[in-house]
Order: sequence, then structure tokens, then C-alpha cells
Amino acid sequence: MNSEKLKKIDHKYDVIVVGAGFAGLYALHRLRGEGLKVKVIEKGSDLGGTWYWNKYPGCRCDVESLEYSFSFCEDLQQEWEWPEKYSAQNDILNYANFVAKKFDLRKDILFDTKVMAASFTETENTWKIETDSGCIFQCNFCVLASGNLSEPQMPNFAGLESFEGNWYHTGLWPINKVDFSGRRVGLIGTGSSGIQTAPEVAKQASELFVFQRTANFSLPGRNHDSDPDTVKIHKSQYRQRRIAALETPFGIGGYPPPTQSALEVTDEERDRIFEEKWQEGGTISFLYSFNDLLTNKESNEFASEFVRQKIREKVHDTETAELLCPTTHPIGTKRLVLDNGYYEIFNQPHVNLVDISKNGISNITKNGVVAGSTEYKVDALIFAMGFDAMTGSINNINICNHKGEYLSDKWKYGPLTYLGLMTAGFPNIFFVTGPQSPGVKSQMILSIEQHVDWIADCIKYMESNGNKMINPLKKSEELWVKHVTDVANDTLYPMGNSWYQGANIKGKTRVFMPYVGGFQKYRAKLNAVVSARYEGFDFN
Ligand code: FAD
Ligand code: N01
Repeated sequence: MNSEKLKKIDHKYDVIVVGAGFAGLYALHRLRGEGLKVKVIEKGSDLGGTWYWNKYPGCRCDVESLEYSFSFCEDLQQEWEWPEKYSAQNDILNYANFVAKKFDLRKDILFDTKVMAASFTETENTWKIETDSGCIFQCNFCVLASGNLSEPQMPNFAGLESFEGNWYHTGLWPINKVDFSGRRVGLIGTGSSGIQTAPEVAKQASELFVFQRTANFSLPGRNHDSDPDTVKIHKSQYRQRRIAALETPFGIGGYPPPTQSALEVTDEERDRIFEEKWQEGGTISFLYSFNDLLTNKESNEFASEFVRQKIREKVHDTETAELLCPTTHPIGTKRLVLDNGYYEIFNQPHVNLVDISKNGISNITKNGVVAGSTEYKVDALIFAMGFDAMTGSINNINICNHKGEYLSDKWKYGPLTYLGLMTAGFPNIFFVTGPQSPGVKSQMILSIEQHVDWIADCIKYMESNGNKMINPLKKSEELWVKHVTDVANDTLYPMGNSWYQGANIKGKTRVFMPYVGGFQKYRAKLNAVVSARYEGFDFN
């Protein structure tokens, strides 16, 4: 759409939604269905969010596709066919486009437009939304569907500007296929993105250097083509399965919660159970081996050591194997990775692991990467360095309330929200799967649906009561933040230097951001709040 033309019209909306990933798409569908005038603003040139930006080779989901998909429309979930158990980025992007077409969403999405600022006027109960095209929008409600993992952490290594090869960030991958054939490649980062892409890059590169700052736990993906009989049965039970998923900690059905501690069984029995789960595949399945892997250090150590032993079996060179064995965090406290033959690539002569745990990368030269006293000569660099997670995309928008206070100032020492949905003092602006909600610790599309439904119901409730403004009470926010922290402190999660607590970003305040009490408990809390006429919120 032509921005000059846009400037001339009156951009008044009931709701402005920022972001056209799964959250933005569902928010548009649901809110428009309530008769509201809605516009989605997306900085990318197309929809899909995560699955639009992360086009790196090997990218796929780690939650089974039959689960990682929308549940709001029975026709949709019956109609769509997933080619694989864990679908590849391209198939998930195709799905997002299919959803957009089915529900005619594109006409209300403005692409190539970044929201720069949002300011609230109390007298009019409106948010003024400013964009990089100069277009200004007004709305009664703003929904930030801007993503938890959408603000890539860009490399700022000294000398990067002098590098004569091409470099890429996994979270900003170019649309055109990148060919690494015959090239020497350096890969920096061994989180999910780095571990997923390494085997694919190794297939092409003449030499691959994997720069590892922290060894990470990864389980075999055991991906395969969809089995028609399994799909048929799953689809015949879809509705019941989706309902059952609501009562689980991760919002994913099909995994009976464990009932016993890893300390209650014999060594043989423990190993038998780990082995069974290892063979089955899937991160939740493995973490569900016992009920205390994320709460008891001793139990966790059994699981951690089981996986370390698997790494030692897979990787022939003992020194490399030991370097790949994680020792600095309990398994599961950083996001557990599912891979497609990651450890095995280190048995290939052209793949090298470079341990940078002590001194990191010193600098980048025109020819490659310097770590320690060695210059590793490469023709291309891949940065798989993750994201300014959970708060990055929100803090990047200059959000200012009617008192002239900025949200980024309020959140300087970590996010403060009530239920991960709103923050006190900033009326009528909602987060989808925001910090202090279980979003990133769940099947995220389910959490997206839950939040969007909550927001839509809340706006309808306000309409029916003649309310124009909703604002969480400061006290409710304080209690919720404390609860989120207390719950996290009862687990081993704080022991992992992860993006869950901002540890991957230099200078970011370390505070544990997701709610890890379980999706089912959070859901019960949201339902109770609504039943008590939106307890903890103030309406005007
Ligand atoms: P996003 O998909 O991140 O979309 C947010 C959108 O907002 C983006 O398009 C962004 O460009 C836009 N935006 C941000 N700021 C602005 C602004 N200021 N102005 C305009 N537009 C803006 N979750 C799972 O549950 N299972 C998985 O298997 C899984 N795999 C993943 C794999 C990868 C590689 C990554 C990075 C994440 C994965 N996730 C997974 C998490 C994933 O992010 C969510 O599942 C889901 O796709 C998030 O959707 P969203 O719409 O909330 O956010
Ligand atoms: O990012 P990460 P990601 N010098 O933050 C390293 C989802 N996801 O993009 O561990 C050198 O996990 C950093 O090292 P360290 C999923 O939720 C899912 O991989 O901080 N190295 C780490 O190794 C995931 O958790 C899938 O010491 C530096 C890596 O970069 C989330 O997205 C696939 C560095 C970053 O790992 C983020 O994953 C992909 C530096 N200066 C993503 N800075 C699925 O499979 C950082 N690192 C579903």
C-alpha cells in the first residue's frame, strides 16, 4: 500500500495489532470476527513471523506439527495436511499463508511498516501509533503480537566490517537460497538454531568450524514423514486431544505426566526409562521420564549424564566428545534442542569444533575469525546467536503512557506484568504470550490462542459494560511478578544461563521471565480472574 496515500486518510481503528506472525494472524481473525475495525502492522514484507524470518537450512519446529497448529477452527485442522512429524520452516510458512487465505486476512495487514512508537492519551482513551513510513494510526486498543523471539541479537565483534566474505544471521535469513558448496564456513552459536543448521551446512561446506561458547544438550529429532494412519486417528480425536492439552503443563497432549521421581527407582530401571524416551524422541517426552528432572538437581544429573554418555558414544574423538558434553547447566534449564544428526557431524573430517568457552571470539578479520591465538580462515559466517528474547520487540517500540512514562524505563530491571497480559500504568495495551506468561514454555500456538481469546473477550466485556479503559492494579502486578519469581526459584531453571533470564544479552538485567508453573495452572488462574469480573484490573 502506498504510504503517501495512507497519510491522507483517517487511520482510526478499534484495534491495532503489531506483528503478523501466528499471534497477529489469529488476533486479526478473532477481533475482526467480533465486529471490530482492526489493522495489523508488520515490519516484514510478508506474514508468518518466526517462520518468515528464520529461513536457515534445517529450520523446523520441535513440537509435533499435529500439535503445533491452530485449534480454533475444526475445518482448518481437518483440512491441513502436514508432510512430516516435525515440519520444516517452509511447510509451516505455507500453513500460515493457507490460514491467511482461508480467513481472508491479508487485506487488513500493512507490510513493510515498522511500529516505532505508541503513546496513550487518557482523555480520548486512544493510542497513537507511529510508524517508520510516517503514517500515524489511532486506536482504542493496541495488541503487541510482536513476538518473543523476533529481535535477533546482532553480532558486534570487532572487525566484522572488514570481513570479505558473506555473513548471515539465522533469524534474518535471506529469501534466496544460500549455497555453501565448496566454501569454508564459520558457525557461531550452538543453541537450537545453530544445532539445527550445522548438519545441513556440513553437507555443503568444504570445511565447517563450529564455535561453541557453551555446550548444549540436544536429543535426536527422529523426524519422519507423516504416517497416514496416525494422522487419521489423530484427526478423528482432534477436538478431545486439544481439550486434553489444555490440562497439561506444556499445552501438549499425548504425554502422560510422570508420577515417580528419578530417585525412587533402581539404576537399571532409570536407565531403561531414559533409553525408552531417548528412542521415542521429543524433548517433552524425555523431560517427562520422571517428575522431578526440573526440580531436583540429583535427579536431573542422572538425565544429564545419560545424555552425555550418548554424546560420548556418538562422537569418536574423545576430546571433541568431552567438549560437546554440557557441564555448566542442568539438562532442560536452557531450551532443550532436537537435532537431525548434530553430534554425528563431528566425525566428519571437514567439521571442527572450536571451544571458545574461556575467551570467546577476539575479533573478525577480512579472512575469518580469531579465537585464542588462532585465525580460522572462512569464506562465510553464520551467526546463530539468538534473540533479545521476550522483551526485545516490546522495548524496541517507544511506548509512552499518558503521564509521559516510558515502558522501557519501567522495565529497566526486568519486565513487570500482570499475568503476562498487561502492565500497570499503561492502559489498553495487551501483550500476546508476554513475559511472565507460560507462552515460551508451552506449545506456543495454543498460548497465542488463549491470550487472543482472553483479549477479545475482555474487549467485549468492556463494551457491554460501557468501559473505555482497562489497567491492571499495581498491587496485582506486584503479586504476580513475585509469584512468577517464586515458582521459578522452586525449579532448576535459574541455573541455566539462558535467554529465559536474559543471560544471552550483554548488559540485560537477569530476571527469570517465563511463568514455569505450567500452562494448566496458568489457565485456571486466568479463568478465575475472569470469573471474578476481571479481578486485579481497574476499569473506567
Ligand atoms: P512472531 O512469529 O515472532 O511474529 C512477530 C512479528 O512481529 C514478526 O513478524 C515481526 O517482524 C513483527 N514485529 C516485531 N516488532 C515489530 C514492530 N515494531 N513493527 C512491526 N512489526 C513488528 N514454538 C513452539 O511452540 N514450537 C516450536 O517448535 C517452535 N519452533 C521455533 C523455531 C524457531 C527458529 C524460532 C525462532 C521460534 C520457534 N518457536 C516455537 C517459537 C515461535 O516464535 C512461536 O511458536 C510463534 O511462531 C510465535 O508467533 P508470534 O506471532 O507470537 O511471534
Ligand atoms: O538462540 P540461543 P537460538 N559469542 O540463544 C551463542 C527457539 N528455536 O536462535 O549459550 C559466541 O538459544 C550462545 O552461547 P551461550 C527456541 O526456543 C527453536 O539458537 O550464551 N557465542 C548460544 O550458543 C530457542 O531456544 C528451534 O554461551 C555467542 C547461541 O549463540 C530460541 O528459539 C530452532 C555469543 C544462541 O543460542 C533461540 O534459539 C531455533 C557471542 N557473543 C530456535 N552470543 C526449534 O528447533 C551468543 N552466543 C524448534
